[in-house]
Amino acid sequence: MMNRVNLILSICTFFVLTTSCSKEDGPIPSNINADININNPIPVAEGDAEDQSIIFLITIAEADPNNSISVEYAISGGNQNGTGGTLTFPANTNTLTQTVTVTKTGNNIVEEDVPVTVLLFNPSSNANLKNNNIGTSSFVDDDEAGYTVTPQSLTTIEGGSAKTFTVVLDKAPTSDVVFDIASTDTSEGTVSPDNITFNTGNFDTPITVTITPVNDAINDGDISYPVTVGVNTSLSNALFIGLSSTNVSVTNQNN
Ligand SMILES: [Ca+2]
Ligand SMILES: [Ca+2]
Ligand SMILES: [Ca+2]
Repeated sequence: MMNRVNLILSICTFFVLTTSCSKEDGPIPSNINADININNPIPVAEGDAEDQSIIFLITIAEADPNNSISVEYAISGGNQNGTGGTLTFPANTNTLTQTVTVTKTGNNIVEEDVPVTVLLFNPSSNANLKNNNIGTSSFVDDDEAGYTVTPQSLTTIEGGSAKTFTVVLDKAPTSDVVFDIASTDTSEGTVSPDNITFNTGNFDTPITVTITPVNDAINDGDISYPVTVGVNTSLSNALFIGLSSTNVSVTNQNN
């Protein structure tokens, strides 16, 4: 008798549950938890004028047959610094990879490389961010620090006129670059000025340095000495302080 009651109760319970299930008309629940990955693209040289691009690939391991998969992203670096959006993979899609493109406009400025990241966050409930939920890359600066001294050899005559040479930067700095200029034999020639400064505005305008010969009453023959042109390491942009100094070879002829 007891078993029969239990059986009837069980059948009723099954019937009620089945009926209530078939009456549900909300969203079909997802039973997947798709992994979402982002890659680390190889760094890209920034170029000089046009935009260069880094393309990040965001991949889901599988599509959800019934619901879309979405994830938000935030960009750091490049022209899109501080922006972001949402990537949506439609239900049952065959497209498992989408892209986020970050660009940078090239220039002729000597600067540090620009790091670029794309951070993934807030995935939909049917998806799971893998350990590397951040993609990293960089725009590599292709502008090399340098300067040009012209000419690097000249001749003066005791009691004669002054001679000049010029110094100019090859590429723009982001802050001051200071050169110290010194005669290594002030009994034969002196320099003016003894330091010059380039900045973001005047980097490509040559600055003139004057060498004034020193006269003496000694029959000392022609004397050669270098005038040194070197970056002042404590006053200059860090990307320029490794540049080696230049010797301007000066010969002061005896009169
Ligand atoms: Ca460049
Ligand atoms: Ca640059
Ligand atoms: Ca002399």
